[in-house]
Amino acid sequence: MSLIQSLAQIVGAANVIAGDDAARVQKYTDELRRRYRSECAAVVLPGSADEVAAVVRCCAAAGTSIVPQGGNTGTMGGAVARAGQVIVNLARMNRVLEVDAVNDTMRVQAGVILADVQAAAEAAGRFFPLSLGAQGSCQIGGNLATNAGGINVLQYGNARDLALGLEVVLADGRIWRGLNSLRKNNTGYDLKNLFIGSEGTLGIITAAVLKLYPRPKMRVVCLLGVRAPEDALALLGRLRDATSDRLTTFELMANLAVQSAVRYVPGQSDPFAAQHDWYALVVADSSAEDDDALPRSVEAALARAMEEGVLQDAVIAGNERQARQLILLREDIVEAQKFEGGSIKHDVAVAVAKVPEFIARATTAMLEALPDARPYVYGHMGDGNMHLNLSQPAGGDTAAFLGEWKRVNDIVHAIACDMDGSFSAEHGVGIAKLEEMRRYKDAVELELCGRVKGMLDPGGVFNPGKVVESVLR
Ligand code: S2G
Ligand code: ZN
Repeated sequence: MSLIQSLAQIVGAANVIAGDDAARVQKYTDELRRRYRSECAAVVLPGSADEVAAVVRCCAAAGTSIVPQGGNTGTMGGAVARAGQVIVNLARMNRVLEVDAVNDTMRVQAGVILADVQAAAEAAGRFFPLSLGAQGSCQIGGNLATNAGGINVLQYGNARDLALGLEVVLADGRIWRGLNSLRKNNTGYDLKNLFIGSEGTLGIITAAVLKLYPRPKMRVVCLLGVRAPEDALALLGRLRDATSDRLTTFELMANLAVQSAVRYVPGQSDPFAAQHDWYALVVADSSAEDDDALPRSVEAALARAMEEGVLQDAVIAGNERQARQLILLREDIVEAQKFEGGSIKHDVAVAVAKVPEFIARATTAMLEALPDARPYVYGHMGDGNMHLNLSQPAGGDTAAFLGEWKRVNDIVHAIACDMDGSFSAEHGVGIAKLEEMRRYKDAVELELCGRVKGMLDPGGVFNPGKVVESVLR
């Protein structure tokens, strides 16, 4: 019996797609930024953890490695497959298993779309804060496997901080049923945090227990116009103090990024009469009843900042529609950069206090390397994670420009790491940053990661060649 026949016996023939069925397999092999070619022997869509476990045992016995896949929205190649591999996609395992509004927990299968997780929490009068551009198609299992960030990390943390328990299929086909829903459970190693952020290299996450929060009743959303990142940094501190640290979001955007969204995204506009060199999107929330102290505190802090010249202009949303419009301006930046031609991307982090210096150093260095290129800078200044992207010179040769990707990455990653920062803040390593792992990670840490890989996946069943290589094979 062929591998595909064996897999069909486990999940049903309708839930196995042969890798040569180009039309049906495309949605699983298309890589978001088209930087990597992905192909596979088959795509398998299991319907339960038991089926996932049987698929793993079947592939391991056949000496076939697996690429676990969620919504396939990753940008580092973590869900890219090569010929002969089997993609295991969790889309069919999309049930919300339980919402406990009293315990403030939610048990979900890995294939639930993030937006559906948010909606299920909302329907129960609670809030699930993970929020990012791909939320309409990314799956919570993939968010956990990549420890996704997004725009609410400042208040609620990354995916890692939002999970209490996991169910994981291991490389030997056993299932670790770790769906803990306790806030306190000090019984041995915190295994879930090995799998969260492991990008499918240690096991396949099949379900999770998530934390829920009170639903915000009051949200203050404002867009600020500032002269420089230094002023934005000062405003971050002032607004955290003024709101008793109720900031959920503090995003910094360069003028080019904002004007690009205004120019290319229908319905977008710059709310200010005059353009600013830098913009900041700020969101604060409160679940308290009619908490009108929050907007008053924000307004007072902004007024003082204006008087002191730290702030040039501010727009505070007067209603939910305006709030949504300001937040969309930030989200539309990602899409708009495509209209500026080739874009060399960065997902780096430095200590929050060092963001202005990092932006200055990295921008200068990028322009020394490619003088006519255009810094397209935006990101999560509140947690130190900036996307210091570089758009090609207007009207330039896209292929030639993108050919400089590694050279520019090397420059920017070197500066980030020289500033004790990280070359990958939220998008992970995948296959895109293996060289940086070897070059910048502490040797002891890299060796320990290799040992973890060798212990949990000695046969290299899961996502071989991604994130870290076992030092035991
Ligand atoms: C963001 C989205 C991914 C990208 O908008 O913060 O993480 O391509 C990014 O920049
Ligand atoms: Zn981001």
